[in-house]
Amino acid sequence: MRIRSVELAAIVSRPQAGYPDDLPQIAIAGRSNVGKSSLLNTLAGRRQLAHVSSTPGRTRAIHFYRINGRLYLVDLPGYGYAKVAGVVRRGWRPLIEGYLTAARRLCGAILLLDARRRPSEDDRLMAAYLGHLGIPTLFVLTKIDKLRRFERARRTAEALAELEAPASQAVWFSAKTGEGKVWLLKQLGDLLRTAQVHPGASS
Ligand SMILES: Nc1nc2c(ncn2[C@@H]2O[C@H](COP(=O)(O)OP(=O)(O)OP(=O)(O)O)[C@@H](O)[C@H]2O)c(=O)[nH]1
Ligand SMILES: [Mg+2]
Repeated sequence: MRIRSVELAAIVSRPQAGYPDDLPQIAIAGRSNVGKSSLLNTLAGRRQLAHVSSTPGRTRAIHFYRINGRLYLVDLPGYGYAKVAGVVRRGWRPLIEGYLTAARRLCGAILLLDARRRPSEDDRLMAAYLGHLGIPTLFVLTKIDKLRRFERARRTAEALAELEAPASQAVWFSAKTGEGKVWLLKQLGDLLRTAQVHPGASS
């Protein structure tokens, strides 16, 4: 798949506030600051489409980006950043869960993990939750540019084992170098085709 056009179509900041459902969608999940917005910008080939910040907890609403007029990439608020005030921290859960359970046309998810770290409790919960909902999930180990070559395989194997994630659904990614972009775009295209062949499969 090649991204030719991107528009910010909707911003939803409260649970159950009317999600767009006119197109299939793929959610982008991960802890705060892991690089969700950066990934979106990299895929789209734009610098400042989605707001990237060094201040964690920046994306606090669900952002729906319409891609090629054919699908939405859905930038979910980041979870589990300890320094964000308690009320904001607890706010992510109903917002994310409300969306994931209500989204009739969700055909897949991208779960971002920091390649340098062990998965957090929240990462494990999110992976299990997506599995429980039966949402096909791609595991993206991002900021891979910060790891040395020889460290990559071992760290990745550990993280995927903890999440019980198949290596065939995982990729090394860097918003800085663009590594992993081609693979990820191909997988998104595949998810989209599956959704169009079986439109009711994800509801
Ligand atoms: N080196 C490197 N830095 C990255 C990469 N991806 C993101 N970053 C940096 O990580 C920080 C957070 O990136 P964001 O894309 O804003 O993260 P986010 O997941 O959208 O964060 P929230 O919206 O707060 O949940 C920024 O300083 C980015 O420049 C990457 O692949 N490599
Ligand atoms: Mg963000």
